[in-house]
Amino acid sequence: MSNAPEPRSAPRSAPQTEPQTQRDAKDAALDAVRATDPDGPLTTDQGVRVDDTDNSLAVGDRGPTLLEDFQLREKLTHFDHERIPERVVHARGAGAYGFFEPYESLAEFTCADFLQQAGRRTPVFVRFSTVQGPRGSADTVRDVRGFATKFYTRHGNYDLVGNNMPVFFIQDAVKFPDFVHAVKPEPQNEIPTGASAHDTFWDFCSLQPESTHMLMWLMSDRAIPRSFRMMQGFGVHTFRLVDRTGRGTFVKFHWKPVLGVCSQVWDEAQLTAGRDPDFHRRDLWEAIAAGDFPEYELGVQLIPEEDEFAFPFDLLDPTKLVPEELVPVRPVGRMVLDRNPQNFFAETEQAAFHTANVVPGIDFTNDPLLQGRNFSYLDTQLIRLGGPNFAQLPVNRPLAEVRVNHRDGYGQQVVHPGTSYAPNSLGGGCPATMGGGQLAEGVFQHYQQRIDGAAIRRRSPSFDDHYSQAALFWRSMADWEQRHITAGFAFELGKVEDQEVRRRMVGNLVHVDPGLAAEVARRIGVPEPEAAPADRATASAGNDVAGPRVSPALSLENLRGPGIRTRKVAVLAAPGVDGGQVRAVRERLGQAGAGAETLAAHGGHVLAQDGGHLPVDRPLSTTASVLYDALVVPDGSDRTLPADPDAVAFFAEALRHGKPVAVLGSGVELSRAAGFGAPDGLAGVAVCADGQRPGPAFWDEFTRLVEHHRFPSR
Ligand code: HDD
Repeated sequence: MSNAPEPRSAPRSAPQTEPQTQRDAKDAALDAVRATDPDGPLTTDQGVRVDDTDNSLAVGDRGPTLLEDFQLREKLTHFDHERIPERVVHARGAGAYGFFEPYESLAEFTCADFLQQAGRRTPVFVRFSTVQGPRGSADTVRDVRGFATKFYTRHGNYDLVGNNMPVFFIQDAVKFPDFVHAVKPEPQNEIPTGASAHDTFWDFCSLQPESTHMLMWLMSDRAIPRSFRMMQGFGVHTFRLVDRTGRGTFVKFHWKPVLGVCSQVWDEAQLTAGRDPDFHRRDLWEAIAAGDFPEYELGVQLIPEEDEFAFPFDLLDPTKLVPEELVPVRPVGRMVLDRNPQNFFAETEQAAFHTANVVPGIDFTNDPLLQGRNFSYLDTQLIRLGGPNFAQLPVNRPLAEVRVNHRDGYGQQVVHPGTSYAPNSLGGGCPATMGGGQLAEGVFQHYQQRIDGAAIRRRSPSFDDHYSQAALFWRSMADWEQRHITAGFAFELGKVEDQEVRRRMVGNLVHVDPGLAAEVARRIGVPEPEAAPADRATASAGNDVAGPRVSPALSLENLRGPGIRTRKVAVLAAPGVDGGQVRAVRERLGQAGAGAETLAAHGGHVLAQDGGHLPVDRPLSTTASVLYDALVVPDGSDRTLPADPDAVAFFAEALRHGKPVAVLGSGVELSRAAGFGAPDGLAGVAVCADGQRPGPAFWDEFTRLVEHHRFPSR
């Protein structure tokens, strides 16, 4: 007997929580494949209505199941084949749809259709990811984050497949399998998951000094972002914009989050991984569902072709960035993510990005990493998505019309009439190529590059300098960022068993900064390395052009966003709490766009000082301070809060992680119970003394603290 509930009128597959946003062309196009009428009767794949899906067809009450049960066989067979290979890297991710719109026309530099007109929207799909861990790994591990954007332009799909760091570990794609084998879990026991703190990774990097610059980023707080909504994105390579006349301009792409760049601190990130392994995925989903649409500004660094050799590094070297002090980032448009997918597998998992998905007006350079990527992405989709027709999957389908002579293959969805070869006369010569040279509208023309040289296997000498920009990054960091980087290296190398690998890696760090190397050596217990030859801070690439000594644009200190929109603030409550205060702080934070939650020892309500019943959002035991950005301890809860171990741990952790805290009146007792005494004078803590009323000035100060995000100096 089935206990199945009665069918409901509203099917669960429909998005329940999403605010209605303007429908764009991609959204409308997906209607054609959205399951229609999901609340109708259950059928087989063949559309035959099913009378019972709970019992197999069997002989009598206790007899064997019959092979004849085609419904059982279909159900099990489909289930058995539900899994596809996860991505070999970037397996864990989350995606969202949205739009991109330029602020101005970039026609001066590119004929890319989606960059021609201010305000004209192009639908996008974005997938954020970690790199090392499998699909089921935690979000908040120390790792690079992928930031891949698919623009469904009128002239075909353009994919910008970037990361949240502007450089990469290796210079040549031929090293990618080596690098990935090294960073992935150790082969014998598949340990560790979602972490680079193990021997093979550091063995490889210590022998491959070109990774040093990227390692500086990886050991910094950039590798533990607060959310996908608060991290930058970079195209990494130097690409090429091409205008209508065929003239090229080098370009570096940047995404800048409107909310500013915020990270967690290391201990917080580790604890979050346990408390909520889906922390980033959930954050993205909930923000979009609540209408707090993540927004990023697209910026470009434009470099005329004649300036190709004007830098103290090679523009083709993906382990180098172009300091913003040398070439400013020009904001050219914005991207807003305003729609959650409806089915994770169909959309996010089946999304297939490819660096070679370019449109007229955007082209490659000879960056050897990019050249290899242009092979690898298509290749990987063939195995992952089971054949050559993955571009027909709904999320990958362009909005531009597709007319190809490709035929057949697994999962072919298109019924092609007529011929499939060119030239043909029987099909009227169709589909025809456009020809017509540079001026033909919307036709891809390869950038006409003059190339002459012998085929050689040799890294260009202009790629030789592996330390200058690593040192630039180090010098550009605030004190607290340097401390975190040092701790990052000490933690990761401290996990390495092989002493020789530890020693060799510290030897590389000497070239970045002798002080950094000495401190890491001390902490992991290897001999302090000898000082390196003089710092070659700015010389390289065979020319004498000097780079900046520091680049303020690299420090998180300078990347905070304005305001406190979408920050999450915990308000601790217990019987006797000043209910008016709790309501007032929630209202104030709400007005500033932040979210506040009242937490107490149990769910339901707490009895406030004024006799009112204050609603509780969550019991303390089900949550943790690491899931919030700031904390308020109101007046009046002093009788029970300091005796509640969950509340004490919550407070202590928030303080330890440098979070903004407001302590009001007798709330100070919780601070005492947590061992912080009266917290006056601690950076990032606003205290309203007992007997005083928190006025607007107090709340303004607290808002400023929340805006500052973290106080790592505490
Ligand atoms: Fe890659 C996935 C970003 C170098 C080969 N890569 C992948 C994704 C991102 C990046 C964001 C996930 C896309 C998604 O969400 O589906 N990869 C980068 C960046 C690189 C880079 C910014 C350096 C600048 N990658 C790189 C190299 C190679 C690859 C050098 C191979 C030669 N990457 C792949 C891949 C993946 C991939 C194996 C795995 C899944 C996929 O492509 O679709 O082909």
